[in-house]
Amino acid sequence: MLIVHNTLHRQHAGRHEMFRGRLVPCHESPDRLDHLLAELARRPVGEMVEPAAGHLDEALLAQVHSPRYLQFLAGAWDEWVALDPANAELDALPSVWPVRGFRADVLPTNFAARMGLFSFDAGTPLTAGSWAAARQGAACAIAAAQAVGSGRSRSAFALTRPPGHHAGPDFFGGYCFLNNAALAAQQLRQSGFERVAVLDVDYHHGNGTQTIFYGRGDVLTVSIHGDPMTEYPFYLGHADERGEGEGAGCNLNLPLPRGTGFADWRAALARGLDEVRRFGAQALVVALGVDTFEGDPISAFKLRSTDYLDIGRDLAAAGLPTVFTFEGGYAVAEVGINAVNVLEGFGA
Ligand code: OKP
Ligand code: ZN
Repeated sequence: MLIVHNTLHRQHAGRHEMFRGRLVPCHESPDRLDHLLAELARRPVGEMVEPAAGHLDEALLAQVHSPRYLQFLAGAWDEWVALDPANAELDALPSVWPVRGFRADVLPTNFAARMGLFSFDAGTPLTAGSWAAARQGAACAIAAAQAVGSGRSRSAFALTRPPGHHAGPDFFGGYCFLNNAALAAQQLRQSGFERVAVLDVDYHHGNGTQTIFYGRGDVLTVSIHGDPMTEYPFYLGHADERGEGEGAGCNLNLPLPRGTGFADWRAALARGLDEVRRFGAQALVVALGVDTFEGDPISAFKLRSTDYLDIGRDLAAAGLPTVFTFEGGYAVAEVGINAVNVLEGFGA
């Protein structure tokens, strides 16, 4: 297992997210990765590398995200501070969104209006270093996929934050800005794998990844998650979303009720892996969130730490070149144990 580490992740450190009428401390914090690194120091599962900082395959990025979205993110912090120098001490959060019937084709000049156009929640603060951290995370995901695609390594783990699976072609949200799993899948396609599957095991539906590939027949997206009738991101992730056009039949959602334990969760994983096999995937991306853990503060499945070893074994049994991207998991003290259990169970 090659581990590709985002050493710039700390530059993204949000202060607050909107929750029930209050700004509360962000769940998605830099110490999540500190715990993962500490556990990897105790239980090394592979060589750790870091991609060169400041270098990113812009062409690949533009195959997953729209030019106007990328352009907005690149300049957003400076625009925010230009509104008022005092903003440098605050996070930028959206507060207005274009819903049904509003124009998405016209790009407003107003900054708040563009924040809303390019996002879907008020839980994803943009900070001074968000762009640098997210870009380096994208570089990690792409480098991990390159290593697997070139045969240098049979499996690789993009050890990064912020997470990515909620970020769509032209929107951020759910703590995500750039979709690392989608970038890894796109890189695997570029490396010559004709059919690639993304299997999302984070507690929350991978709406960004689904949306990016919804019309494509070359990338299967599968997500196992809390039922969107009650769980974030609410507006996508139902079982009847099966893809469209050339992508018809190439999306599978496996929503599960709050309180689901490992036996039922594992049965859903088996179903998802069946679909990956049926699709004929030649490579696999696993969007690895460990917020399915029983102790997770914002999620409601009941997985235990030892279950993650079995998840790793089940994933390895698929027998595919595999790239992992790190997604959610907010029981910070256990994040490292749970994620490294998956990697250890997976093996090389
Ligand atoms: C990101 B990832 C709690 C409400 C939920 C958004 C959750 C984003 C999860 N304040 N906020 O999929 O782990
Ligand atoms: Zn999640």
